[in-house]
Amino acid sequence: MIRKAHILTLSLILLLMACQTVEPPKPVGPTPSQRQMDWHELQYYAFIHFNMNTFTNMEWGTGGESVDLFNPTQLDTRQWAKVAKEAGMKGIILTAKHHDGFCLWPTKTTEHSVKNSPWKDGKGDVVQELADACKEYGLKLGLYLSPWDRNNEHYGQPEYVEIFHEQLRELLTNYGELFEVWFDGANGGSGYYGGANKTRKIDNKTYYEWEKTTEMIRELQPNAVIFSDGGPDIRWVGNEEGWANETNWSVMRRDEIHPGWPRYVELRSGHEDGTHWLPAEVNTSIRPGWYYHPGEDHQVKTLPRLVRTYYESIGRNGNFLLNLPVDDRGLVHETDVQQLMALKTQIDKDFAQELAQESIVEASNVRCNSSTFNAEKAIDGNFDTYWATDDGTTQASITIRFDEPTKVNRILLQEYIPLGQRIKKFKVSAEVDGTWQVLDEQTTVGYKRILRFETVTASQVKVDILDAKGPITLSTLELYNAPPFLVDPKITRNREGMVSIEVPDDEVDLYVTTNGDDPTTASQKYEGPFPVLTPATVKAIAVNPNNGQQTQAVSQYFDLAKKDWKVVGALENNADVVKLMDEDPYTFWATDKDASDINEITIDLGASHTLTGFSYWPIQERYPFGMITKYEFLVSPDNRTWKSATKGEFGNVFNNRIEQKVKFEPVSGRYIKLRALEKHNGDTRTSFAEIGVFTTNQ
Ligand code: FUL
Repeated sequence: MIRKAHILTLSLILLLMACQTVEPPKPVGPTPSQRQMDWHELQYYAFIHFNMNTFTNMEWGTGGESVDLFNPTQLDTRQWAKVAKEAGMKGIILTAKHHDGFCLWPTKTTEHSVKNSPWKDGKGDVVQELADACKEYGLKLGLYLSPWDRNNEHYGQPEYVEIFHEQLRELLTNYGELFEVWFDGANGGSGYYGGANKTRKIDNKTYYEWEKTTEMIRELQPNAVIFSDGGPDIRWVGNEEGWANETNWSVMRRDEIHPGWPRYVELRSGHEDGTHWLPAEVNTSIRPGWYYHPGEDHQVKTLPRLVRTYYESIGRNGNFLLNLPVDDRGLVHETDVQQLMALKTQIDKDFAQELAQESIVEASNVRCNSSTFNAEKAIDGNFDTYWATDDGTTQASITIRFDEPTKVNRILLQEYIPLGQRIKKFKVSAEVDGTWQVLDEQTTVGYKRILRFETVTASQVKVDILDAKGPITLSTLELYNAPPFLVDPKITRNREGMVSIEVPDDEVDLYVTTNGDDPTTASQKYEGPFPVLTPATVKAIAVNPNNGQQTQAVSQYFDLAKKDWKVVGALENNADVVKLMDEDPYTFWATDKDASDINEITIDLGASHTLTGFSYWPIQERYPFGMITKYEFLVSPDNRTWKSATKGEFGNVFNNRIEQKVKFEPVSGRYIKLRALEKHNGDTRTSFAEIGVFTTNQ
């Protein structure tokens, strides 16, 4: 008891002493550098994948492509900049060189560049044109320089590292100020390599001399942040789908990380006990691929998907780097522009009117009872002022009291991160009709956290910080009432061939067509699942019956139904194998560890068809394995004589696990065989999430 009393008195004395002068809390853990702080403020900017792959319709070029192929007909970097600016983005990062080694600027280091291409008779410089356009539109410029170079003959030798550094030096010196330098983690493997056509392995921890690379960037572009799996300034978020974990620390044990780090899953949430400030950048593409493919013109991400990505990146303490695959004309495609603007409009609507600023705010604890750190500082619209609690107070609440009950469905919080990221656990509640209800309970906040919840009419909203690494420092608390949002309907088919259309909100009406026309409210109303057994495109819209608002038309092509399909051969009696043809890419079938000899699947389609292509969904598991990277597809009339219909590579299938669609010259047959020639990482197992065929030109 005496001891306890002593400690209490001592703490009180310390507190009183501490509060004689009102000081900001001491930093907790690693804190951001000025260049990292400037980067946090950018929030949203564009990635542009454009170079040789744009003209070869590939995701990963081999490096053996002819410079003659690079010839955009209407290249206009001012259009890129205008689009980015109007979309509310703050900068553009361009793939100056991708893995195939083709350089978008007339480098002195290789002949494999724009200077030998037909574009502008070899006098053009895409990097320069973009630098000029960014200047004109008030945007920042960043550059992606792939360390891996599948073209360079010296790749794998020390000579190439010098070339790589020299390329970097050219980019750092000739194009004005850069805000970010982007290094990809994909490294080493097969390539053209000056005609050697070999596989070359490097040690990506040491080969590129990262320390020297960083030093050069610091010297020539002191304000630029360096991106890679492990920074040193900003980190990859550990997926290319566009999300950070809900728990997302901006600190990591950085010394454990290197480009190509196998524990990349940890990049999604950071390390609570991180040793360095290393915030996450969420990179994803507006289309399935990073590069432009005409075949994906209809797969530009829907508005709900883009809105979700916004909330799961910026709303989860990350910056949002959205890729625009510039097309082979040299322009951002019209559909992409339209979706970008739709996203901007929707986000502007969601955050149109801030509701907390005009209200009364109170906190359960205010640092030294000082007006410098009172609760008002969280609602004054100024990031640099913040509500703070006393030393030793890591649990406290802040309450917003409205004059009259107010509809709310969004909360936005920001910690004052120049003093470190602190909050570990918090809870948001609302008082509705005199009763408090919990809206959400979450973990980290960081630079920015946004929560969405069902609309409540609240007289008060309270944030309880339940645990923090030190005294709380909250810069921003904002509340919004986003308007109702119609979500695109989801169209799926089951193995029996029954098509279902779903939306999360039962109150909306659904209209559907199967003849390719866009549905209207005069089309067939969807009442329940219906059969689609032969090739057809199903389209649907969702309509809010209260105000007539409707979604864009969602379209889904279905080829042959799979109800009569049967796996034959060694796996005939395997009960699970049906998962590779159940129309659900989220279920899969894979060979056992000890059945590594099985690397192909044979299916009896039940009848003979003229086939024009096939599809393969790679496994969608969080920790994928057994993904086919090189394939052969065969067709047979009788399961005895086989004809090879096509053979090839699924480029970047590991990072971008979308449905792989391959077309070939028509072949007739009743049996099909998908054979894995190579698997990612040389896995012994082979996995199949879904196999499909095409019998039309869709
Ligand atoms: C990946 C690369 O391999 C892709 O091609 C793309 O550039 C993406 C942004 O990073 O890892």
